Amino acid sequence: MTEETSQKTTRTTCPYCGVGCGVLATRHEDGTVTVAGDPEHPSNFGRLCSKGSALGETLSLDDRLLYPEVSGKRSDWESALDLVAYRFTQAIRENGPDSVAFYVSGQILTEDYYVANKLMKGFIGSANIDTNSRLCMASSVAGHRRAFGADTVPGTYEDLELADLVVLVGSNLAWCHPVLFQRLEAAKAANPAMRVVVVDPRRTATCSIADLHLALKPDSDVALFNGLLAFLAEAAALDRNYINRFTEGFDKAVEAAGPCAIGEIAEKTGLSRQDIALFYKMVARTEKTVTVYSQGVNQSVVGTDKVNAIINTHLATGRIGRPGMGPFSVTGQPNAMGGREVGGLANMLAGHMALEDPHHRQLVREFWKSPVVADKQGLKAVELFQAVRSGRIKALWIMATSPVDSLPDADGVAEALRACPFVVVSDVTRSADTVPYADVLLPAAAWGEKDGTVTNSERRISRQRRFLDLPRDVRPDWWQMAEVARKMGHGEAFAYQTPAAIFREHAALSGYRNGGTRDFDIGAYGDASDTTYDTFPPFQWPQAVDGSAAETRFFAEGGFFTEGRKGRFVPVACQPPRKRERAYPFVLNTGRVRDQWHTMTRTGKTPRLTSHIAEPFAEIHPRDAARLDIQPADLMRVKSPFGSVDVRALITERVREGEVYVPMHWTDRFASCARIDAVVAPDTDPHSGQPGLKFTPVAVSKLKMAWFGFAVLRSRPAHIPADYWAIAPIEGGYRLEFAGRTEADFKEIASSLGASGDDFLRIEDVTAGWSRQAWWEKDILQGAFFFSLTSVEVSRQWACGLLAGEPLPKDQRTRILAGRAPADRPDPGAIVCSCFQIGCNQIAEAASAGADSVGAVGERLGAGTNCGSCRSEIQTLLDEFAKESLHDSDIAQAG
Ligand SMILES: Nc1nc2c(c(=O)[nH]1)N[C@H]1C(S)=C(S)[C@@H](COP(=O)(O)OP(=O)(O)OC[C@H]3O[C@@H](n4cnc5c(=O)[nH]c(N)nc54)[C@H](O)[C@@H]3O)O[C@H]1N2
Ligand SMILES: Nc1nc2c(c(=O)[nH]1)N[C@H]1C(S)=C(S)[C@@H](COP(=O)(O)OP(=O)(O)OC[C@H]3O[C@@H](n4cnc5c(=O)[nH]c(N)nc54)[C@H](O)[C@@H]3O)O[C@H]1N2
Ligand code: SF4
Ligand SMILES: [Mo]
Repeated sequence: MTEETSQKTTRTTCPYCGVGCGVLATRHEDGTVTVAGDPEHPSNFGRLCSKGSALGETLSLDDRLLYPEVSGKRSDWESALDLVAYRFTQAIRENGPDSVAFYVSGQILTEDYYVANKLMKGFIGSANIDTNSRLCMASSVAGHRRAFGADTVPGTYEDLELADLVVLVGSNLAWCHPVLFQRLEAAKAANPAMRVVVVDPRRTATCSIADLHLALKPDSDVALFNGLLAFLAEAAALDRNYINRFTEGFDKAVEAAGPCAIGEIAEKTGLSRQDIALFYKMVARTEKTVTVYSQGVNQSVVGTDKVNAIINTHLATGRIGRPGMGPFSVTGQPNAMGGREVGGLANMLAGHMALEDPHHRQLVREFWKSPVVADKQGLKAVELFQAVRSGRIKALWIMATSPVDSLPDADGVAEALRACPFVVVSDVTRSADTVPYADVLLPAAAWGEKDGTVTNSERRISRQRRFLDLPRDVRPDWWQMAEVARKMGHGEAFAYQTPAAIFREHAALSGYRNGGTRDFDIGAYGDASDTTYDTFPPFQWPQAVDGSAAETRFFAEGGFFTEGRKGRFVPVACQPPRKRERAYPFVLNTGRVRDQWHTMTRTGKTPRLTSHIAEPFAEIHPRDAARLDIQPADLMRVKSPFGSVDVRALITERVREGEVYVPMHWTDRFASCARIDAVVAPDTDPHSGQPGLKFTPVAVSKLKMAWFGFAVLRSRPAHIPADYWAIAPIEGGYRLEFAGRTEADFKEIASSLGASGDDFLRIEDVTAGWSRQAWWEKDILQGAFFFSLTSVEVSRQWACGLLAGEPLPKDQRTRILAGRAPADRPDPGAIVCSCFQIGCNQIAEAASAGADSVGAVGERLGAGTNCGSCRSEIQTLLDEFAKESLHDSDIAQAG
């Protein structure tokens, strides 16, 4: 398994988001890896976003799991997997197949996923395999199946470019699907007639290209889209021909939507009548309309209804499956789609087949030659962990996901894992919060070390290829699962030697007795040779064995996968606003930031990516902040009946009053108390089982602190003596924000952060309550520590530069304690462009010197000219500067 990879540059696929960009990874003599966008990949044509561009910096082995462990002690594969097979077999024997479960992830490869699903559903005979895609895509899957009869994404990325109207619902495309956003941005620049509407309670970076932003009340999307359906019907903007020929249930859906009463819709959504009318008219008159939706739609207790309310409007106008038209659910994870294809959800079967369909079950069983096929749905993620907690699950295998951070009621999940008799965790890193709960810890091969396939949001299958040797005892996920299956007595069915063999079987199953009856068909690859597998370029499905399906869009001419092959309108009723206790008057919304990926186990390793946002925060509206006496840079607590977080206040009009937004990324590794899912309620959608991660009633309060500290440190302290802290890597060390609730001895604090030796400098005013210290070892700065009774006023960007670069001459050391940049080294301000480390002060300066467009800023500073992920923020800054200078000139004129 350790043979050298022969070529130096390898074509592979990005392991982050569902855009699925092609990456050229080059391995250099010195072992370093650099990456570039693959110009030939049809998803990105050479582009990469900030996360993709930084991939080479995240491959270090420093926190990797490098050998199996049993009960916290080093073990070997043979013993570890013997134990796994034994404990699973024992649990099944004593308590039946439903007493065991797998919880996997949209970040494993299709081959890994296929094996896990086959073992659980076909050989263990339970459907207790669920995945973090339950938190991500389940409502889209359920909505697709209700409307189309199968989980089909009808369109392609190109449709966003060909459209005249793109409606983005609950999608922060600029930050979460940055390369697709860039394609949209470019298309809009080339087609001035194109309009973009953003439907999101928050004003996100995506709004930089919006012609209209509808900041609706949370979870009021059904009201908005039901209203749209009613409007289309009343304005006779329907495609009657399409409705009659290809669909059923139109009248009932229109009836459920009710009349288009704009006043009522305005009340339900909190939007102005004008904006609603404008939006409806835009849709009515624009044939080429694409509606893109993501987690603001899916992650809701009415998520499936939101999906169908959107799809209804496309069926009613026949705008589906034709160039520039269609509903488009963009997937989050690199292999969310692959997971759906292998049937990795507890309510699905392999090859997009239906678990509840006896014919499909028979077909799969025949193909697998398996003793059983699970015939009832398994436990969905949230219920699964509730079953773990109540003792029904005796053995659980978690793979490539960190449920103690990412599932709602996350502290409850931790408790469940503590109570579970046997927990297996396969991960690549030791630093994931779920790792400590493992009885058996299995070191998995990471991106660059593993081989397989992923499917992106537009049904395009690409290869992830290996370009690094497997470190020590690390093994790919598929191998771990197959080995356990063999040890459980299913040797013949799991005799795979390579991922290629698994892919062939998966492809053959998709084509098995298909004949166009099922959407997912890549039968053409059923007998692909190892060479074909190694070299195939990205392709979109379907690819049937007879090569019939050349068209990659679905449903322009009907052909749905329901019994009568008609598309189904789903009548959806608007739910009344949820009742909320008075003690929890705010709505907590959660989501992502530009440069971090989920629980930060990879993106949190590189200073380039943490420089954009280094601390967990809550966006809160200025009027709410004022009411709660929260000042800029104060700390605040967000609390629900389930738990609480302590985060920095970010006071901004980007959020609506009464709502707060907290990112999902920070874990116990990076902050004292910022695991937001400990606060999120485990309420789920009745159809999809997806939790409503964007809506939890919470209480918000100011955290009164007795002191605040900021430090840059050469090494990470073992213990941080503070009630609040957040740490992030920087060039040459770490940056630390911290604070305490009670009076503290700052000398003691400094020494526990490592301040020691004789070579140090301190200035302080004890009565005024501030202190600044810096210390050196062999003339190399080891740390600088700034302490104050109020928030610490030190230029962070400047201070973070202290550990990198040339050491300051001795006679200039006191400069450090000044806490701000000297005139000859201006402070760049908060970093906007992570590729070139350009901050907002520099952009402001460029703007005042005449740079009035993103391109002009790029010409001067380089900002935005590499990955382009920051272009929307630069535009927003320019807009703000323009507003300010307009305001200034108003004042000047008035004066
Ligand atoms: N940088 C980055 N990119 C990522 C990821 C990452 O971790 N980091 N993760 C990937 C994954 S797995 C996923 S699933 C995607 C997610 O991609 P997105 O869905 O685009 O991202 P989110 O930030 O989760 O949520 C999107 C928006 O939904 C809005 N929203 C909240 N409530 C409502 C509502 O009731 N109605 C509407 N219309 N909108 C609402 C939020 O304000 C938020 O701006 O991103 C992928 N890309
Ligand atoms: N409040 C709130 N919660 C959310 C969301 C939200 O918007 N709000 N979003 C939800 C969504 S959409 C998602 S997708 C989830 C994501 O949540 P998670 O899946 O929990 O997040 P990750 O950090 O991606 O976890 C992946 C884990 O797999 C490890 N890993 C990486 N590569 C491999 C590999 O090849 N093999 C193995 N075995 N392990 C590997 C990583 O080190 C990491 O520990 O979070 C969900 N939770
Ligand atoms: S948009 Fe960024 S994170 Fe997503 S696949 Fe492309 S490079 Fe990776
Ligand atoms: Mo996701």
